[in-house]
Amino acid sequence: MFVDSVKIFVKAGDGGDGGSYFLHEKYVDRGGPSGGNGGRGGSVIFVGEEGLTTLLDFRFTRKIVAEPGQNGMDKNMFGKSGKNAYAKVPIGTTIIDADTNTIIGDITKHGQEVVVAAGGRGGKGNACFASSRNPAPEIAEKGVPGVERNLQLELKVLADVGLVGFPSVGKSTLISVVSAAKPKIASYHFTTLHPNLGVVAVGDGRSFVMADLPGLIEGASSGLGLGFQFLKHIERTRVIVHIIDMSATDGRDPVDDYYKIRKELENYNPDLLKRPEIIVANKMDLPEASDNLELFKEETGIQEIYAISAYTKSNLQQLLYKIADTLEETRKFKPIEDASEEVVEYNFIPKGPEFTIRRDEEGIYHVEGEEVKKVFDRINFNNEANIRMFAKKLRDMGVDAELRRLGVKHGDLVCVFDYEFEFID
Ligand SMILES: Nc1nc2c(ncn2[C@@H]2O[C@H](COP(=O)(O)OP(=O)(O)OP(=O)(O)O)[C@@H](O)[C@H]2O)c(=O)[nH]1
Ligand SMILES: [Mg+2]
Repeated sequence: MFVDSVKIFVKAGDGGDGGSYFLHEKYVDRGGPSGGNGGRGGSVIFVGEEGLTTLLDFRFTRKIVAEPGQNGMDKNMFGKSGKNAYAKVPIGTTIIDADTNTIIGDITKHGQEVVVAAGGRGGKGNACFASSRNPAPEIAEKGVPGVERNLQLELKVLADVGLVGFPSVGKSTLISVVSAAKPKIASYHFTTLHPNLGVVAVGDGRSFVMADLPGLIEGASSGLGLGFQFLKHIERTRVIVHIIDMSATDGRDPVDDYYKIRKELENYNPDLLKRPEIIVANKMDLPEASDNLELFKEETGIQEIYAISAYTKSNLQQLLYKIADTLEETRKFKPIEDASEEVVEYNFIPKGPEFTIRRDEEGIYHVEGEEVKKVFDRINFNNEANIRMFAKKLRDMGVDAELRRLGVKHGDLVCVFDYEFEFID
């Protein structure tokens, strides 16, 4: 099956908690705060990889998790950062946040990296909080949790090889016998209306993506038939497989067909003629095909032709080896860039307002928002000093002022996630 869309879950490493320790010196009680900072959590990073052509691997790895940072330790020792988790994705992959349906990034180049889930920052150890007023603080921050996301990966496949030729020459039949693609096959022209993609396993461990394209006719490059919009797809393939109906059904002339298609390719983009082309003589099972092939060789002077029958599946293996070999040679060359498609750099999801406050039916105020959550997640509510720090941070963010503006009174209940307290004026 050809996979071009998968859903996966990614989770970056949590930041390590800051340590809360004191130096133990002889005769000195609480010899000074010495808790080191927590380490940063590892991020989940996607990397563009030219060798990949499908998202198949993600069928088996639906979850990618990066390492957490270590907690800060005694004697001002910082926790180690977590390792990043790298995942290779094919060029042409679009990464979408499945929950918000926003695009996080596009992988367009080999080696390009996109951070899809950032590791959490480590918490500060208590050594950071020492001041002249409080030389022995117990407070230490918790690490920030790593980002978690459901992602939708979509691959706009850039096929390695494109099948071109007149209608009804057997392009769809060929892809249907060498890959799992199941395109419609019929004896009338323009049976194929959209490109069909198939992954072809050569049999020796190599594989490539083949595109079965709608048939071309004379004038396709100037908009006749279905050709024009699909010539663009040919532009993005590395190797052209040109299929000729050697049985000359419907009174075709194979030599004429060959040159006409070449002409259309040239008219559309002269660079297409520089693309490696593999010539396939199809329908060799039919009576006149052999004679026509000899004539074809004579008239064109071309000797290297792959004579097959897609219908009886003969001589296909040799053709597949040839395609795979040619692809290997052309790996170094990039497909022609499509100038009309700009490369867009996406930013991470825009920040919302720092917080929102709503009052429920029972008169309880709820403080919510991403920024508040970040502060909240870093607080250890197990000691008084930390809670005081939390209160101060909320005040600094303007939460107190906003509560007052909304009419909060002394003794009213305020809820910040699952932490509830009375407002004290
Ligand atoms: N005898 C014989 N018939 C074939 C062979 N390959 C394809 N055909 C027949 O040729 C007709 C057209 O085949 P398709 O595979 O649909 O041709 P196509 O090139 O995809 O055509 P369009 O999609 O219209 O461009 C069908 O009736 C096929 O069964 C072959 O090797 N031998
Ligand atoms: Mg077809």
